[in-house]
Amino acid sequence: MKRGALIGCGFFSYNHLHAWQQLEGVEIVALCDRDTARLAQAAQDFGIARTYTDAGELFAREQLDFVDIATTVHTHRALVELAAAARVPCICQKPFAPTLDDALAMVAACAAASVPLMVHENFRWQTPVQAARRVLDSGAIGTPFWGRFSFRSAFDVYRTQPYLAQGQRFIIEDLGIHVLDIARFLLGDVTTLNATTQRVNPRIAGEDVATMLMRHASGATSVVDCSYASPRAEELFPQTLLEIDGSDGSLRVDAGYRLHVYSRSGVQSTQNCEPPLHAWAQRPWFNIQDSVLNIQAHWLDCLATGCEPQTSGRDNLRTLALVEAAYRSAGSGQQAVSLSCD
Ligand code: NAD
Ligand code: 89Y
Repeated sequence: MKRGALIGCGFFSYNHLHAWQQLEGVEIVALCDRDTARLAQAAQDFGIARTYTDAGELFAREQLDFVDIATTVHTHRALVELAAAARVPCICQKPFAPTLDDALAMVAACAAASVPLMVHENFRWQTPVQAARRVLDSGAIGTPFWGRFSFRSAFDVYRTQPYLAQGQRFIIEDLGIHVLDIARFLLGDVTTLNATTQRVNPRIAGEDVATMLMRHASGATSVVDCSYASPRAEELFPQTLLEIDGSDGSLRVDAGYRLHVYSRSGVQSTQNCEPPLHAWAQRPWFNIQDSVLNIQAHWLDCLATGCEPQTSGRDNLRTLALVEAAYRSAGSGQQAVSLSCD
């Protein structure tokens, strides 16, 4: 039985805690939050007796196989460095870091301590994204040359995550980061990126619309477009729609979790990729919630086998570099930013 602790008992942590409860061979033995009311509520809701308001004390007193950090971005570096100092394998929520320097420091600290570090970058673990990956791997559409990864919504994310309305950076750092990671997962690393950003909602501080054009090392071109200012007849939150064209066919993940694969002669197959609605999950979040379960299961596999997690800290530096490049390009009047794939 793996013994874990969770730091940060806020809005999203309930998904982590439910998923840990559902998974075999793991137990969350301790919780930590600076906010005593949130800490007590989560301890009661999940029946976890050992609680801490100070992460240093948690590491000093508990024997842990891993720690799951579910706090917001500005707290990550200090907490990951504490975990590394205590030699405790570590999961850190996205966005991994507010700067690439912080991200590099966390990766270096965990490498020096020889502890695994995984960024909780869960969107690539969503059922339709995994299904699209399998189609590409099967060769059914040949070599991909073009993609579009699109997330357009008017869902009120500010109600449960009020901090999203307050930062100078919003949609690329919070949501675009996931969609950029999906683009990397499906089409590979990126060599150049151009971006534009817009702020449509006057009540928030950051950008709520972003459009990014990328060239991949494979030669493919893709567009990542994200908006929280786009009402439509059917609200699709939190679905990412996918379009990939290849030398021998194309695939589409449309609204409602439908995956279509086309060949030159027409529709080849349609799959229902709707994720399971776990007992603890709710619509419309269930797609994200299922991907939390999947990434946490992947972490347990990695702990058992010693394999590097797919979205290790090291890997996530590349997704974070796309976020930085997008802000740089948008801030410089849409100039192309080159990225190193070394
Ligand atoms: P939140 O503000 O509701 O909760 C964060 C909690 O962390 C708070 O209770 C706070 O008191 C606690 N905390 C902060 N610093 C701490 C410290 N040093 N020690 C102990 N406790 C500390 O935030 P949230 O909405 O739950 O979001 C948390 C993270 O999850 C964010 O980075 C967000 O981007 C991410 N998130 C990810 C997904 C996803 O699909 N991967 C979805 C939503 C949110
Ligand atoms: O914080 C975001 C995330 O990671 O997924 C959706 C979200 O909750 C709001 O954009």
